[in-house]
Amino acid sequence: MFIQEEGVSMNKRLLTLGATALTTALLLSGAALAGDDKDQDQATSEGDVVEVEMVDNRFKPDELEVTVGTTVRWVNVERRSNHDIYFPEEDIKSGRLFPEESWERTFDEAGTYEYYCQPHENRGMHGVIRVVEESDE
Ligand SMILES: [Cu+2]
Repeated sequence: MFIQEEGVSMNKRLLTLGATALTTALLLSGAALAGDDKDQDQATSEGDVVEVEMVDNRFKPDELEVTVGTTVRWVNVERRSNHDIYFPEEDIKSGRLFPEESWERTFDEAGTYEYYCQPHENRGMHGVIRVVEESDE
């Protein structure tokens, strides 16, 4: 009887250890994926065109880092919804974009450019483009 109970608690401890190891593995793979995304974002150079999709009432990716001279193209890939792109600090706007329509802007100066979709501003449809100088590496 006593031995049996000890066996049960031992199994419980092994289960706990297993769960901890699994959680750690998931966290590590999540971090690796996030790192890959960042590398992709930075792999732009002058003259490149980088696409941002408008889908499910959000910008994807909603944060993007590009180098000076890069053109960003917003593409509406919704089935029905229309969106726009509005940069409040500069009062630059795309006008309404219906499904399959797109709009481009070339960034010639380094800086942080925050924007949002005017019809869905209150629903969190925001994005930011970080424009950085091209490194000499
Ligand atoms: Cu929108």
